[in-house]
Amino acid sequence: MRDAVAGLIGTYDLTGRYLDRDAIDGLKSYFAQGAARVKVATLINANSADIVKQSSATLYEEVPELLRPGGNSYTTRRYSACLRDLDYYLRYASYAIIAGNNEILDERVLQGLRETYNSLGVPIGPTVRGIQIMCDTVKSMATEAGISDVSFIDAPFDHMVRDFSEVSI
Ligand code: CYC
Repeated sequence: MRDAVAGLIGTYDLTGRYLDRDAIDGLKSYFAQGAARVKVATLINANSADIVKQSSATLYEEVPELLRPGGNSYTTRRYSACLRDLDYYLRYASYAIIAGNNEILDERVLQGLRETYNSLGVPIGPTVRGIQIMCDTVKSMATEAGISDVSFIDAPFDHMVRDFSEVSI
């Protein structure tokens, strides 16, 4: 698992280069966002159950057939598996927000996940929607908490969405 600093140093070390202006700009922006990143992780930590609950409620309002017989969240076992999955996405997103790097998502969450979902018939579209709703929820909480630029929150959620949406060739 890498963070923004280790990731950057790794890239420059590979080619034996000193940190140039691009690298320094990247580092400066990461350090400048440090306090905001910690604040967002704290917000997520304190409100994780609410974020998952609210986001799943919105998802089920948008896609009510998930909860009906034949839907992938039908039966309490699958319903709780879905809430648990949303909680995984949220928790790992909070790690990636602190790290400023998405590598942990590839390593711990996404590897082989699409295949698992496909073999169990878990629908990708609504899963992606659930991740997007959680992202919006976290961003509005952060805005309410007085963080002016919340755009860095998108990165881990977008990364998961992009991975799910990739078409295998
Ligand atoms: C199942 N979700 C699973 C399974 C895995 C994960 C491995 C199969 C095993 C199990 O049931 O526990 C996901 N496991 C993970 C992830 C990690 C991990 C991400 C990384 C930490 O270790 N169904 C829906 C919604 C969606 C959903 C759209 C929620 C957003 O209708 C999720 N995932 C869902 C459901 C199952 C599942 C319902 C159970 C499917 C089944 O057994 O039929």
